[in-house]
Amino acid sequence: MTDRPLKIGITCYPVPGGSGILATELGAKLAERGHEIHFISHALPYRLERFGVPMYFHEVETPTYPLFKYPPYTLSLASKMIEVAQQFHLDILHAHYAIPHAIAAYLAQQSLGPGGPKTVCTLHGTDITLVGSDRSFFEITRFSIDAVDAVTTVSEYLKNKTISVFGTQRPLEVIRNFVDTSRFYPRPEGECRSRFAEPGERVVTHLSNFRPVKNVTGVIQMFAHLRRRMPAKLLLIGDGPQTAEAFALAQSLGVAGDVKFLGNREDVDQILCAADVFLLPSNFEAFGLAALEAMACGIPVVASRVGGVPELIEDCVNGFLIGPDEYKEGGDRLYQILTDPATATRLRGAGLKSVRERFTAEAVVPLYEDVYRKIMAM
Ligand code: GMT
Repeated sequence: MTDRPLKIGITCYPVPGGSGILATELGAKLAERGHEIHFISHALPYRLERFGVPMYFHEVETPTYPLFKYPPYTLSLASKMIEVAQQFHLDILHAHYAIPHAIAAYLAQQSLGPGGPKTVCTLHGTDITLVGSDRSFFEITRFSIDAVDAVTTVSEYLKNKTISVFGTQRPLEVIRNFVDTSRFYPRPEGECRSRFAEPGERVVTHLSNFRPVKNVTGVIQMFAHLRRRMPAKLLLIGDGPQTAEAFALAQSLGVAGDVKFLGNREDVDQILCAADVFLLPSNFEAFGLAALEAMACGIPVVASRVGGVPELIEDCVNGFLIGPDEYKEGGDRLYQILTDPATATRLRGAGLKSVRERFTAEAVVPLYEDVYRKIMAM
């Protein structure tokens, strides 16, 4: 097996979202470990610019032409992958999120023939549960999962789901999300809280892309239950299709004055540290990277008992699990954390311990390197 540094092309969605963030962090950590990293995407990946380590970015441009009702991004992407692989002698093309990245990587590989790069696809969640299992994408997603050289999933839950949805018999390797603990770590209390809340007021935080699967209306409902019992502020980090609905609901429940819509932010680590509790009541979550980031900051988490979340959070041990529509229970758990310091301290300590033991870059990035080396030796 080769142990020389590898040349790796990474493709991901460059917009705010767990798969793109994980792919970008992975690229940076691989670059720190001496590998040559090339991002291939239609825009500079979210959060990429802040990394000190040198990485390449190759922009995919998809021309519009009156004949094309839909600009063929997948083909432009595959073409760019071929160009970059030829020019830089890439060893690996790593596609994050199956659609359309995995099939583009496979096309590039086939076009390059023997001696071309090996292909890896990391499945992140909605590529399987929502998009991949939509009939219009089903067959090509099933094909690409079987066609690439290696597939990883971000949780055991997602691995089993992939097998049950697509009936694949190929090996799927579970590599869970990791967090950069040099960026997400507990800060002294109060360092950033005064930016958002009055002295003595408690802070609940939520971070997501505000898609329906994130259940932002559930966040508002749970916060409203809490707010009836004590003064508090809710910080919402992110933006997306449910923002307007969440705002309207906050108004109708009479809590809009205590809900701050902060939009998409780069300083997520700073804002998380202003929180007393983090809330993620998603309808589905393949893993729950946002909850992991909060735990790494020492913030107790209340999250939903769905998908791969229980692989990160053990109920009452390092966080609380609730049902996505258990608004009162969610509000009660928030209240418990905010009013019972012993519980908050216990959850915080256990959360930090889980992060240290299982979810650091040092623990997880070598697992991706093992996958690369294994397929390079094939
Ligand atoms: O959560 C989102 O909608 C974003 C999504 C993505 O693909 O960008 O995140 C998914 O990937 C993350 C990183 O692996 C996981 O931690 C999230 O749980 C997963 N989201 C869902 O499954 C809904």
